[in-house]
Amino acid sequence: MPPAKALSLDDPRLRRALASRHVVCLTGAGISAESGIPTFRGAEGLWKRFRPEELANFEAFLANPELVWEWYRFRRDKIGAALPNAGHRALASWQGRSEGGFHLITQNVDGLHQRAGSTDVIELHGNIWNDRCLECGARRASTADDAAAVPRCACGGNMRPDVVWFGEWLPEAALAKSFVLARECEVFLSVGTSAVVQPAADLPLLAKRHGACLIEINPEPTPISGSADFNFFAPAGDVLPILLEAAA
Ligand code: BV8
Ligand code: ZN
Repeated sequence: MPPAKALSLDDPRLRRALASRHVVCLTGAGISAESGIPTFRGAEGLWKRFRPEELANFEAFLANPELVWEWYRFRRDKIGAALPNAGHRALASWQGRSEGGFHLITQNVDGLHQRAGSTDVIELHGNIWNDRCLECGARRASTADDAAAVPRCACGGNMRPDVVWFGEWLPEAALAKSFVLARECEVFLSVGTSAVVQPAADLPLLAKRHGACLIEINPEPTPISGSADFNFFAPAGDVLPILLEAAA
């Protein structure tokens, strides 16, 4: 574990940052780790057991839609059995009392932020609970009782999980809003992300370049750790409730 920068909640710069009414938070898979959902690149990560090239891209889906759906159903089962953790709840509380001064952007597709009470969550990579038709583009909430190996649309087309795969564009409005928020915020929290997947990984540094105080929460260092004003090398579920209290 790298030496944490001398951290004290009494630091006046940190206290000023926590009092800000222009806070943006970007989360990644790490914030759901304490809910029992595997991350992608960690020691027990999904990419250690499954090859993303075979599962999280459009060509893989066309080649073997049954296998890709089997993987997403496996993940839906794990996510369905999981509960939001203290980190999710702290972010929902922070938003709840910020009178519009707190925005949440997530790379996660698990929907746990919404289940914790966060609203207007900007989902950059889609949502695992929704399906989208390859033929007509119709979107629908997944139907758990849809036992077909590859769910079908009313138009007869095959459905795919409504998530963003590698090599696919992110939802335009969500990404555009995220860049505006990153440029305009006073404080940017990067929580539980390895900060390697683009374009989401650009957001923390964009905020920093526009004068924001960058706070990173991650037990491990990432490519943006050196740029952060404050690093909390600890689990999000431990740190976020403490920051929330200090921000009160
Ligand atoms: C795009 C699917 C434009 C949804 C995912 C070559 C060709 C094509 C594209 C590229 C290319 N080279 C680069 C790119 C861009 C590519 C990219 O960035 N690749 C990287 C890997 C180099 N990006 C894309 O393709 C994006 N689209 O660029 O479109 C385009 C279009 C056409 C052609 C070219 C470009 C699409 C990116 C989205 C891909 N979809 N998943 C799903 O099934 O889930 S990726 C996957 O990574 C997830 O979506 C996830 O959200 C995302 C980021 O990962 P993290 O969330 O950060 O998770 P990770 O496991 O990595 O890290 C977890 C962290 O948590 C760790 O640091 C760990 O220490 C920490 N942690 C653990 N426990 C805790 C904790 N932290 C706090 N508390 C804890 N308790
Ligand atoms: Zn259709």
